[in-house]
Amino acid sequence: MLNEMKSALFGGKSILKSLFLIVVTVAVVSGATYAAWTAQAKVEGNTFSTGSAALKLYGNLAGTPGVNANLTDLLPGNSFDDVYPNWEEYYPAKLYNSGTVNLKTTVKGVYVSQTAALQDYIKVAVYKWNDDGDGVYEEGEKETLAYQNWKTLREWRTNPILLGQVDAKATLPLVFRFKTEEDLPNSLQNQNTVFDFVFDGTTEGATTTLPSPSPL
Ligand SMILES: [Ca+2]
Repeated sequence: MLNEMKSALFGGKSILKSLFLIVVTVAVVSGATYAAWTAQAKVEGNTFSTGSAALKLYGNLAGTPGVNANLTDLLPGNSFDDVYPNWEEYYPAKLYNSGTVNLKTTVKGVYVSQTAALQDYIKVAVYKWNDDGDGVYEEGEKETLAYQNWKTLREWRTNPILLGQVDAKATLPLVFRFKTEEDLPNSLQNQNTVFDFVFDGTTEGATTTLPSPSPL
């Protein structure tokens, strides 16, 4: 135990990763005009993996915090319908630090495949989610200010969003907000893009509760 604590305190950074997948599909509606065409986006698979079993996602957003049965590496897929210029949607998630050390966490997007150009038009912002405990995202439950201003998926690839510290055995509820604007071009109809969203956790920069001094 002591060695573990020393390692945690002095052993340098520990990087932990977790993933879920975002698949954005843009599809044409017959007869639609530029401003009215619709499309579809999906969160598919929500694959979540950890390097040291320390960062997890809640399988049931209304579940009891910290119960292992509710912590999962794989979430059921989600589907966003009717994506179009000026589209907006939310995706709630709860991150949990199941390890024994506090972690400073970030989240970034990793482009996987399909239409690279879409990543310049789909924007993401991440907010802390003040869930009232029912596991359902409702109006008024997100913080007013995002962790960072809107980023395109491309920007998000190289500039991770800092989420701050998640203490050991603590939950960080998040709301991902996605949107497009009026400039979503016709040329991107019927396209899709696949992204991994990667959470990184590191002890580097995280504050640690030091043990009380004791006589040798
Ligand atoms: Ca709620």
